[in-house]
Amino acid sequence: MNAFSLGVIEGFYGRPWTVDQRHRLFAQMREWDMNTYLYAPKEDLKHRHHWRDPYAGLEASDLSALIRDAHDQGVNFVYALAPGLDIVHSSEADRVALLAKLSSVAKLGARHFALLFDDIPPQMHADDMQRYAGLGEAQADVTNLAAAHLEPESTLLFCPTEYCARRAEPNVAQSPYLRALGQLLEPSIGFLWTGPEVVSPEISLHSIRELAAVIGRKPVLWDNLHANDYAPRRVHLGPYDRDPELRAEVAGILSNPNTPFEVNYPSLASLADYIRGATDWTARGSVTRALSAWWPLLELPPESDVELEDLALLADALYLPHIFGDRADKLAEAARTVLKGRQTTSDIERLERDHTRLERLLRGLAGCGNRELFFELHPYLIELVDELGRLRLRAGGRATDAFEPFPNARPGSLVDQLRAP
Ligand code: GDL
Repeated sequence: MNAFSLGVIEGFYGRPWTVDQRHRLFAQMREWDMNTYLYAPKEDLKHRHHWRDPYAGLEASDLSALIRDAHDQGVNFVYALAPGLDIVHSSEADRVALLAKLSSVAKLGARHFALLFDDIPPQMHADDMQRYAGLGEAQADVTNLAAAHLEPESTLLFCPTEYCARRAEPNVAQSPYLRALGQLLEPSIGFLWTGPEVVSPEISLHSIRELAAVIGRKPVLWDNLHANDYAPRRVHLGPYDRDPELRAEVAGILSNPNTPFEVNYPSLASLADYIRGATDWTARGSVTRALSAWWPLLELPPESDVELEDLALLADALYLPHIFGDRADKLAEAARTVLKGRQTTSDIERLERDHTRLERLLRGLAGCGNRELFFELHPYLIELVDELGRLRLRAGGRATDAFEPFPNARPGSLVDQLRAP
């Protein structure tokens, strides 16, 4: 793909999105000027565990309709196959199976493909050891084979096994694996990369330049910033927050977001905003714009008294994996004073006000047009509401054993912060 690839990866563990959600996503992507959707749900068996099996029946017709719809919306549907769990790269049978599978999906209309080798055992099959110097050589061989097999207008992306600096052995600059791929992979093949970490709080320009020098091309960022499959007791409503200069260092940015589909509007709208690249862009400004754009789509009941600020508070509470938003930081600070018995009037007022906001939001969302969104947010929202209720009682000197927090708080959530003395 020559143009900058911007869009979404459905590449997480957990329940894949529904066909209807994907159709809605493509329409939304058109509005956001996003051009790439990468289909890679780990729990589509025919994508990964049973990668050799062709799609048939309803699965095939759904896939075909999705590919057509994406195309109509100006979105490249990239079909990803993840053969790495058990492929023997040197086996003629597996090479034939790989090409046959790609052809079968091409028959359904796909023109853009990816081969993914993430999250697989790093050891090679004994037969492969006879033929290849290492895993990089083996993967480059089958990936180049796939590239040569595809139609001339097709494109191919590749996800390595060392897909972030943390996984590079011994490191990015010296990894024989990455070096082999840089040398052997056809130059037209795109290279996916998640940054220094699987979920990278920051991605420095230097780290990307270092990688690009090894792999001989700019990577396409597979960004797990908003993913929550590794911590399903969290969900991320914060902004796409990266150095604006990163845009020029990569060949694309694809977000692999929260597994629950409906909560992803703010993160994806904010990614689109980041790419538009206004000179006064800030992450916080972009999430504020995203929430305002989301607001009318929530179809809150007309009689509801919910305010946009209530939603902003929730977004700050759920924000990003490594940070909370400002409102949540202030709330956690007020909670700490209560837990230490040193609360001031303004701490109590903050607790009361924010508790009221979240209760109001909970009631409003219960009546919103999108039931799925309500159920996706409900566990997080109810837990915050309950915890703030307990803190208010405590602040008023009314805590009893009956109001002790229930023990299974969401690890790393704002509720944990509210409990930390
Ligand atoms: C991963 C997986 C991805 C998962 C993500 C976050 C890549 C390349 N692969 O390692 O499927 O959603 O972590 O848990 O990121």
